[in-house]
Amino acid sequence: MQLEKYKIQSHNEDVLAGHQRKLAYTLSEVENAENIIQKLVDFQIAIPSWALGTGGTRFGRFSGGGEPRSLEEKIEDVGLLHSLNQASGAISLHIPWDIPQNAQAIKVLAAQHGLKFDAVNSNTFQDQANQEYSYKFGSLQNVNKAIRKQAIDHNIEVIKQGIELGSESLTVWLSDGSCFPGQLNFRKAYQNTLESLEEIYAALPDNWKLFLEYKCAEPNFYSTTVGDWGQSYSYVKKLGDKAFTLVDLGHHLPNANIEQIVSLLLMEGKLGGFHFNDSKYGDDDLTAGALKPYQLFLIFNELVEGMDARGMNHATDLGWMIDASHNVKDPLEDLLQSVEAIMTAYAQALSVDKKALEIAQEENDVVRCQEILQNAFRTDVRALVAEARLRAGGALNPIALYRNLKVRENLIQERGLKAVSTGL
Ligand code: AOS
Ligand code: ZN
Ligand code: ZN
Repeated sequence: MQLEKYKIQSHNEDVLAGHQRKLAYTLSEVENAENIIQKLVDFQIAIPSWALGTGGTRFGRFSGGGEPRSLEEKIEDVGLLHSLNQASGAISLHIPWDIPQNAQAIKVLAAQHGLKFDAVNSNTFQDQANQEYSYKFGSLQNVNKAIRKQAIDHNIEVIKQGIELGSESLTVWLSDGSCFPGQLNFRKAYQNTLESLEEIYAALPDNWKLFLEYKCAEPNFYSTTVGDWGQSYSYVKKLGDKAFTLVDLGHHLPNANIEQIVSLLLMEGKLGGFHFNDSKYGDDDLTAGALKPYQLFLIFNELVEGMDARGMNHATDLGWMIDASHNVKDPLEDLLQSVEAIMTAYAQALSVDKKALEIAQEENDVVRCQEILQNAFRTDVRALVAEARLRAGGALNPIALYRNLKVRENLIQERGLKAVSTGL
């Protein structure tokens, strides 16, 4: 379904007066508001193709209907999100869930929706129907060389697909690990994984990046071969300048200080990108900012500080992506909420009085440090996020417009109630 410009305009006219009242107040409260609005306009967050259908658990899946049935329809859905918020200008594909039949036509379709192709993701955590060997005991770590080769070849194939689409990064997430003590020789598993990654790395074009995503547990519950940021860092450091660590917020042990991890990876020049989500227990993949908005703000605070210290471009020098998928919300509404939460945290971080914070830190004035951060966190910057959307041609209130236009009902009409989309 297509979202005509005039519908966005007429929605904006309806809610403009209320927006302007809030904006005027925010402008009087936040010092560098103009600068923040421009940065928000430039900031884009990639949407994962697998988050467009209802997720599920091993216990069940409850589709809300109207899910995309093909790669073309996934692109349409992300295009719709992007026309609403003007901040979702890229899609991330997972191969083989999203094999383009005709890469050229897919590229044209994406461009029509104003979309780019973000990182392509390989999949060696499931067995595919036409595949010779099983990944039951791991892929890049496997004790069997032929199985490792199959997984390496798959990753190289994914790079090729990505080149066709104009993608410039490969995200590797491995489910490799072990379920029981003694099952693996950790050192051998590490060495095999490193050698396999080296072969994949050698196939990367010069302008590409490789992101190595870590995860503390699941589906293996005793050890994970790329289990935490230290392990990922140790691989990417050995691989070379084009390899980076990818931080998925849901992949840490409880209470991990993710903001500190982010700061140190940035300092080392090895932070590659993000998978945003939120979680209470493990890799829950809930809506970003749904549970721990303060943590999200603290992470962005480190990102802004660290990227500025290195002279990095906020919008382009790291890979920003959502990785969420769950059972109960309309996935498109959920993604709108995630993008909004990420933008809000980013705006809050941009509004931190960095000079004052630095002075307070130098003076060991702990109370003042907290006051400065919490003042930024508790100042309502949502009008700045809305203003950025307005200036970019998006809707002031994307979810309200989505509901008014009965987008989901239309999609169900068009595509049916039956769940067909692939992905987890
Ligand atoms: C799995 O837990 C990871 O978050 C990966 O990023 C994975 O490739 C993605 O979630 C699709 O399943
Ligand atoms: Zn992830
Ligand atoms: Zn995950």
